[in-house]
Amino acid sequence: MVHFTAEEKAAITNIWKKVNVEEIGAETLGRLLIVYPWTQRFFDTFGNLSSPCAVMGNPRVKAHGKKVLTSFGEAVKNMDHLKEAFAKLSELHCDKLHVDPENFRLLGNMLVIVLAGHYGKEFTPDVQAAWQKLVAGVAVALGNKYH
Ligand code: HEG
Repeated sequence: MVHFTAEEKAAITNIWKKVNVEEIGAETLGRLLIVYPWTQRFFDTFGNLSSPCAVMGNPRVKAHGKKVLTSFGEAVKNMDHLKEAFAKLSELHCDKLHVDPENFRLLGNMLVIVLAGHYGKEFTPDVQAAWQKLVAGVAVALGNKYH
C-alpha cells in the first residue's frame, strides 16, 4: 500500500483544488485516445474518433473524461485507502468492461502530463513526484480485483 507524507498530501490537494474536472478530464482522456490509439477499442460506441480534432471535439469523450476525473477525485479524498475506495470500480472494469489494467497506468501518466501543462510553475519536481505516486496507486487499486 502506498503511503503519502503530509507534504505529498498537501502537494496533491493544492493542485486538485484548482482542477476543473470537465476541462482536465476531457483533455486527459482525449490525449490518451490520440497518443495510444488502441485504447479507442473500449469506446467503439462513442462515434467519430478518426482524427485528433474529432477526438478532442467528441462530446462523448468530453463527458466520459469528466466522469473519469470526477471519480479520480475519490483518490484525493481517500489517499490512505485507495484499494477500498476503488474496489467496486475495479470489479466493474474487470468483469463488465474488460479494460486491460495497463490502461490505468497510461491514463495516470497522461493526467500527470496534462497537469504539468496546465500548472507548469507550481508543478515542481516534488509536486510531480507526489502526483506520480497517486496515479500509480490508483492504477494498482483499479487493478486489484482482476483475476
Ligand atoms: Mg473507466 C466507465 C472511472 C480509467 C474505460 N470508468 C467508468 C465509470 C467510472 C470510471 C466512474 C462509470 C462507471 C459506471 O457506469 O458505474 N475509469 C475510471 C477511473 C479511471 C478509469 C477513475 C482511472 C483513473 N476507464 C479507464 C481507462 C479506460 C476506461 C484507462 C480504457 C482505456 N471506463 C471505461 C469504459 C467505461 C468506463 C469503457 C464504460 C463507458 C460507457 O459505456 O459509458
